[in-house]
Amino acid sequence: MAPIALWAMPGETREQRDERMRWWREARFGMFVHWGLYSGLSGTWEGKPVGTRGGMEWIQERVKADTGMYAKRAIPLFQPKKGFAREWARVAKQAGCRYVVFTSKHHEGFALHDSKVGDYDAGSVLKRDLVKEIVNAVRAEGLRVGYYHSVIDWHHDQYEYGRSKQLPHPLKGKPYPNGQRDHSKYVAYLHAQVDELVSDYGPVDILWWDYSSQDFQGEEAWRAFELMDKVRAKQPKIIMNNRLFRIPQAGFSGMGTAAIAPRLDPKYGDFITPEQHIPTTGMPGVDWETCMTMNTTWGYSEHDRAWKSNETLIRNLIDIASKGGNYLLNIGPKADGSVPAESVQAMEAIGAWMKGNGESVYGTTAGPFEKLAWGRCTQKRGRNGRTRLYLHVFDWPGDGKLTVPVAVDQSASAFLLAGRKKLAVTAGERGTAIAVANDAPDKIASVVVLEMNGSPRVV
Ligand code: H79
Repeated sequence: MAPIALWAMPGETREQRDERMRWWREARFGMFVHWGLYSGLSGTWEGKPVGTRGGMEWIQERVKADTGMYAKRAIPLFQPKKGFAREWARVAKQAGCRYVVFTSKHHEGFALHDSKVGDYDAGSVLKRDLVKEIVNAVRAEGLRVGYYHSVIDWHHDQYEYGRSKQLPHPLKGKPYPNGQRDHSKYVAYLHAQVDELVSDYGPVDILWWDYSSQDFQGEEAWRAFELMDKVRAKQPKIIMNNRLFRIPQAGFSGMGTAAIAPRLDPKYGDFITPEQHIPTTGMPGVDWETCMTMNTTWGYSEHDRAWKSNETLIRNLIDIASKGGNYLLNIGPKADGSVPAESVQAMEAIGAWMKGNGESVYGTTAGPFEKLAWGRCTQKRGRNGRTRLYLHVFDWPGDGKLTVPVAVDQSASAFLLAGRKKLAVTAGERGTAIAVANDAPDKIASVVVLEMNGSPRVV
């Protein structure tokens, strides 16, 4: 047993941590949702596009609007329709996502629940508890649910944005409009809202904090350890990311979204968070999740047409799974809560692929190969005790022979996952050849299963 002091939660052993992380490690695929007041502005300010690329959930910062002006423009546009959350949950479910993480509050500061400690929230403004609607809808589909919660806040009048040179704020560099601020009052508000979120909506599976800087993080910025302790007191099984911190021990090597360090002391969180980026290799011993947009913005923008192809999205999911990570794929619903048609279509395509091939993703671990000429590989132990390599073929061989750089014995067998068609295996010391048809069964990724006794020996 690992020394208890190594593990974050009082008394949590390595085994208990593995048990707590199990569903998340098996899930491999989740849906991210960015939705708030910015969704109604949809990348447009005073009739003009703010840009065609980049995160339009940042529009308040991009146009340097104070919170009063921003709220005045954005609130009238934010009109969630009845039952919108059921649409989200259906989209996630049919795509094969196992969990949904949505913005309980983004940097703009508008909270989607009905808060008793503030008046900039859906309860106060719309007389609706949107968190309740979303959590209930997601749970009804049998999916896990989590909050993205921004610790940065561009609304609260005690948030001392002057204390960080690195964290964004629309009024950065300008004096506080209300005179002196007391950041501890903002932190008390942050803690109180989080407490509402983890107390009033049943089980919460994930807390996805966003974000900290090298010059303002952790204890100083958010009373982070106390905040995590409070969350765990109400939700002992919850899984939290690392973004209340920005230090190397918490998985950060710098300020960029790709500046990740392949290490994580569990006292800083449960997983690390490459953003818009897939690490080039896996990170043994570290749980990680790549979050990504389908176009280039998280919050809805009517101007962003840069949609990734279905091929890219599906291959990203496979690439990430082959390196032992999770894929948190974003949708940015419109102000009425409807999901953009492009995103619905993409999620359906992923779902169609997962329907036949999900076994090669769920519950798998990183493949044994550093690099494969034709695609990617995941693995798991089959029910019969044999090792299964899931060979994801992106570039299908033209000569009827798939060559796998692994040595197997005569007991090895292979089949095409979709349809279970058996394939002939020729074992050799310098690699294994699997006889396949001339045409790729799936243009995006065909999965060939190679089954063997014992562990694969890479050659
Ligand atoms: O919630 C999403 C982003 O809003 C948030 N994290 C994800 C999950 C995020 N915070 N900081 N960053 C992302 C990195 C900063 C990116 C920036 Fe930009 C690029 C800031 C300015 C240029 C993208 C484009 C965001 C605003 C404009």
